[in-house]
Amino acid sequence: MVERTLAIIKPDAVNKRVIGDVIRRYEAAGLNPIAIKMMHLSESIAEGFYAVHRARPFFHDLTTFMSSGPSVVLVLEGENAIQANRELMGATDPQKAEAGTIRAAHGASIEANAVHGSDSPETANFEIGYFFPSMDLQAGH
Ligand code: IDP
Ligand code: MG
Repeated sequence: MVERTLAIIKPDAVNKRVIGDVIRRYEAAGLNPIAIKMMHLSESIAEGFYAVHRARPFFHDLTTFMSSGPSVVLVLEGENAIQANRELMGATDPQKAEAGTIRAAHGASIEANAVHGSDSPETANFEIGYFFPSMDLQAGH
């Protein structure tokens, strides 16, 4: 089934100059960008995005990190895009991520782990709508 997922190239990866490498990996895996923008998330935008994690001990550090510099926010479309992107990203902790994954290649720590990817159809729907109005999605190119 063709799906859409929300991806973020996080501030650590932008800072490492690997935007191009990450997007190359998406395209090579059949995950086509249908919307893309660079933005410096404010702390409150980061808090709203990660609201499901607000009770976690790392929440404040996470929203501080996510608002520490610009990110690249994308909608990816492809066959089983949500799961496919999770596999391409690798485990949350880069030290546990399989070789060949984006986090194994570019993640520095469990927090600064290079990329975000939606984890279910429900979260993908929320996350895509959080950043992009539907008129900005260039579907099926
Ligand atoms: P995911 O990004 O692999 O879906 P989540 O559990 O949804 O992982 O956590 C969201 C983000 O919060 C992670 O990508 C990472 O940046 C950060 N994070 C997760 N667990 C920890 C932790 O134990 N310490 C610090 N940051 C964490
Ligand atoms: Mg998650």
